[in-house]
Amino acid sequence: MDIRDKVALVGGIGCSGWIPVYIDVDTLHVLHGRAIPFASGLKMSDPSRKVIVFTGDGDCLGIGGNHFIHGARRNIDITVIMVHNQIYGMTGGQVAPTTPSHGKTKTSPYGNPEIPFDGCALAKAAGATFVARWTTAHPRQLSKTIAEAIDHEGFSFIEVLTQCPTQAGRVIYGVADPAQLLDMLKANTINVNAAKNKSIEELTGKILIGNLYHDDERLEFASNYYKKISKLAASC
Ligand SMILES: Cc1ncc(C[n+]2csc(CCOP(=O)(O)OP(=O)(O)O)c2C)c(N)n1
Repeated sequence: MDIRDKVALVGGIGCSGWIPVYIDVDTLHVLHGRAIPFASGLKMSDPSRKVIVFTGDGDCLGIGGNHFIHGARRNIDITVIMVHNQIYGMTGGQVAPTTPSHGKTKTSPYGNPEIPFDGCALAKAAGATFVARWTTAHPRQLSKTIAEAIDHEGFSFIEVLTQCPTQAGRVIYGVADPAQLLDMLKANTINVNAAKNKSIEELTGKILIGNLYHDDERLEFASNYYKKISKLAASC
């Protein structure tokens, strides 16, 4: 069987929503914030497919935030890869629900007065059964985790912290050099296993990366739904 019959990719709107368009498998490029409901419909209509969503932090946690929590709550077997650049990049650098507090953007010129969402904590609290965070400075670890997430039966969420030299780098950090931004991603993160032996002082200001949460026990939505339907049909 061709890989194209086993996989489908879904992208929302934003810079990262374009990722599926460059990959030669079945692809849906859908409305801003609506990648997860389209992916859920696709999964329900063909549960044999592995469905992978590419979404931005604004797409996933801003306009699409409600769909995100309900996808996680249902534990439907889709993999959501959220490319997190801390800003609305495609539209010119507006504040996002993930922009750091005090971060200056085009629409928060005096500093963001809000507290940002932690996408991984939100995913876990809502019911996701596989949660991980890496950065674009950790490509090998990220590839391995993506493969594990696709294999996982349930709602898997991977947050990928990424450089954005065009918008967030310039306006939030005053840095436009992609290599320097990658170095900052390395310096500002710590592996969850290494963090276990560190003091509070050593962990201050660090973002945890790695495979953060995994649960194989909870029922997956699509397979459970079809099991129930066939049981009911058999009893008619
Ligand atoms: C319904 C709707 N509202 C607003 C927009 C405008 N819009 C396009 S992309 C975008 C922000 C995308 O931000 P994010 O998801 O963080 O992706 P990035 O471009 O930063 O990768 C917005 C607000 C739209 N296309 N559709």
